[in-house]
Amino acid sequence: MVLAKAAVKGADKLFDKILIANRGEIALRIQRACRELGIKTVVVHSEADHDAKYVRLADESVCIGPPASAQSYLHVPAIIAAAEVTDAQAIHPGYGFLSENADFADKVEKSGFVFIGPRAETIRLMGDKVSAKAAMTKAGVPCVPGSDGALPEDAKEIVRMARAVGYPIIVKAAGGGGGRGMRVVHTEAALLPAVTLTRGEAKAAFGNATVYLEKYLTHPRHIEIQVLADEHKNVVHLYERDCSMQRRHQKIIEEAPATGVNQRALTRISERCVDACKRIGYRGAGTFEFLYENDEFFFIEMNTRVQVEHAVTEAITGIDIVQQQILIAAGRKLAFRQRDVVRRGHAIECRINAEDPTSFLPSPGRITSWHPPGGPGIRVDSHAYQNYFVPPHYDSMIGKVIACGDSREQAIARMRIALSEMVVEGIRTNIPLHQELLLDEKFLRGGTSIHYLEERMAKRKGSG
Ligand code: MV4
Repeated sequence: MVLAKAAVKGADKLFDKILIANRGEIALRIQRACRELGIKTVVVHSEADHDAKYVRLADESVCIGPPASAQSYLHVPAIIAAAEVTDAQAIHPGYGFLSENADFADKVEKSGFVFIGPRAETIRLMGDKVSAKAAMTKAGVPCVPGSDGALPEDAKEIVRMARAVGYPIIVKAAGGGGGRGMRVVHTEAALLPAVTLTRGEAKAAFGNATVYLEKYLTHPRHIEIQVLADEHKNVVHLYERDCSMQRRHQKIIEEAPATGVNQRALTRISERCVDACKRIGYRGAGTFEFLYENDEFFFIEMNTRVQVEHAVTEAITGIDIVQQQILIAAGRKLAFRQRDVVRRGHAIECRINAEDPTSFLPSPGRITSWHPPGGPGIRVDSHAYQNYFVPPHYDSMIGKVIACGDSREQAIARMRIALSEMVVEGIRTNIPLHQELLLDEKFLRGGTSIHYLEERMAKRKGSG
């Protein structure tokens, strides 16, 4: 039988065994954190991931279904059953898949396991972008000006609200996020058709036709704040990350700290985030996403999971975020305060994707040659190996290279060397794209907006 959460906490001991409900590099990352804490691991996997390295390295593994995510990594009853038969006490959801599914978190807890993440109601609050913004506004976190809630049915009222905000505006689905379900509107003539279209898409995609509007910021940067909160009202922030280098809402390079950001604004916004966590009783690791434009921060969303880019924050703070997630879930108090969180140097992460560097089309298949880089300040998080078959069923990310140094320049120089050493054959990767960006004048200057990469690609296409 499964230990009740109270028993684990009462004994003030960590878990004996954690089930990892994810795949790829993050499954390996979570496994390493468990091992360091002396916790046994169970990995659930699909038929496509049977030969994965982290499946062999785990203490136990359970095949939960066919390759399609819906029948494996998203199949809640199979995952719960795997936790039951293996006597796991807690479930780590990683990122993507079920990590921000409040019903899953609920089910995990109601089945007697610990969900390594926030309370289900917190996930639900943040999953609905209208309620997330309302909670943040109330907690003193500045949001993008807009409708302050769901749009009404009445057309005249919508037109009036948009006028008050001023064009351009953006219509967003409450159930969306991460770039899904949104539409930019430049003129009043385009407003109502855009609202109708976005409502329809939102209803179909998220089962929720609620939409809201915001002032559209034309050239913002994407800057996020990492937080850790325990169950005893202790909250710290681990500073910011700049994730502006992206294409179609897929980040490709992330770094910490952010270059050229107003330091006072940054300090103030980080304190607001910590305060908001206290007010809403946040638990675990979390990320506040902001748009940053003209020296101002505007909250857009909160992620209630560990993120792909957590490693750049680990590199500059020395804090193991995944380990902290586990300690917090076991009921431990944070062992450090804000003043103990010191950051040092600069870190940058390149996501290595199995895709064509120019067309961005996925490039699954067998890796015939794999030589990861090394050396001072280099970390490689990857589940890949020589002869590994990259399955076509999932995200194309096959690993991350993280470079850190005393300065941004040193981190970039080390990353260039690392990527020049790296050999991946048999599939195509985006390494050439990274190499190009690491020589790009505007990137080297720092502070490019969320549109920089797409604009650069468009120009290259036009001139080539
Ligand atoms: C915005 C915006 C401009 N103004 N909201 C896209 C993903 C989702 N997290 C929010 N997104 C945006 N919201 C206002 N009011 C521009 C984006 C946006 C974006 C944001 C972050 C990272 C990449 C992006 C790419 C395109 C648009």
